[in-house]
Amino acid sequence: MRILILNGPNLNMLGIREPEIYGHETYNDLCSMIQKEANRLDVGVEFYQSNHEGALVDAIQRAYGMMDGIVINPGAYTHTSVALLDAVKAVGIPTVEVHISDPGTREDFRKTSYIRAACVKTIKGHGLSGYVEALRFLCGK
Ligand code: CA2
Repeated sequence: MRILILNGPNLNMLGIREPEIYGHETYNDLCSMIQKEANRLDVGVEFYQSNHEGALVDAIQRAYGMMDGIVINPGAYTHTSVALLDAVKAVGIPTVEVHISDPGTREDFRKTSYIRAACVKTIKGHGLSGYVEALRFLCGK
């Protein structure tokens, strides 16, 4: 089993700014935490982060026929991107939407998620552990 871990814009800044919202751990810490759980579950994981919407669409398309699941935190594209919604629908790969914070309790513009409609599950407000939960869910554990 292979799972793609996709992160959108600014998530490479984890641990550097806004620790009160996103915590003190870095993007590399996040990848290490997920890798450790993937080893425990005996599942392959591939990591990709981009600040560019089209690059994220390309990554989702590349997953077609290659990956068994996607964990995605689309960052701010959550609230704007029909292109990411369409890409997840197009590849038909079980996808879990993850948010470190709970966007539903923040500004009104964060309350809409376009990608949610294409996802099998949404995990929000559980910090970085949300990614591990998503991985376990996709592995049926
Ligand atoms: O809570 C989440 O995971 C979000 O997807 C994070 C996005 C935000 O636009 C969504 O509404 C909710 C922002 C990611 C930016 O991450 C940063 C990390 C450190 C410092 C600054 C930004």
